[in-house]
Amino acid sequence: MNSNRTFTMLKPDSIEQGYMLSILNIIKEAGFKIIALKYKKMTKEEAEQFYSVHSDKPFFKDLIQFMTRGPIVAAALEKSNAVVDFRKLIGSTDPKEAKEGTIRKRYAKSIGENAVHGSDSDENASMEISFHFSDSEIFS
Ligand code: IDP
Ligand code: MG
Repeated sequence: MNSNRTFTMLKPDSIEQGYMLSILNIIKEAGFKIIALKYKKMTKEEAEQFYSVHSDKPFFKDLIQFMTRGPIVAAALEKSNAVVDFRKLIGSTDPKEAKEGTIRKRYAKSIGENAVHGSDSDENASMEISFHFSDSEIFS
């Protein structure tokens, strides 16, 4: 139903290094409309819930520590084919494998601290947008 929407977070490493506006500009220039935006620090509980699908992974503890060590920018984005096109724009999870011109190739330091999140399916995009935003915070 929401195939024109996706969800992103600029992760703490991006914010710490001053990349917030540069990355938001790349997202805008790629044709995504920002329909919701929030600058916040996630609690440990929020991060654990958001990444619960990874709770069994060996990197889970580090991931939660990383994602809660400083503020993030959360955004809901609108564009045709949003989920697939945004995953293309950010590139592979591991920046070493990310293609030239992708956000992770340009800004990510490692597979863990990889600059941005992007939803991996329409269903998850919808869940992730609802996780961070109420209906009254979305301006489509
Ligand atoms: P994705 O963000 O590209 O969808 P996922 O496999 O969903 O990648 O993993 C979620 C996040 O967990 C990654 O973006 C990264 O921050 C972290 N992560 C994934 N794999 C590893 C790993 O092998 N080592 C450390 N951190 C990882
Ligand atoms: Mg993922």
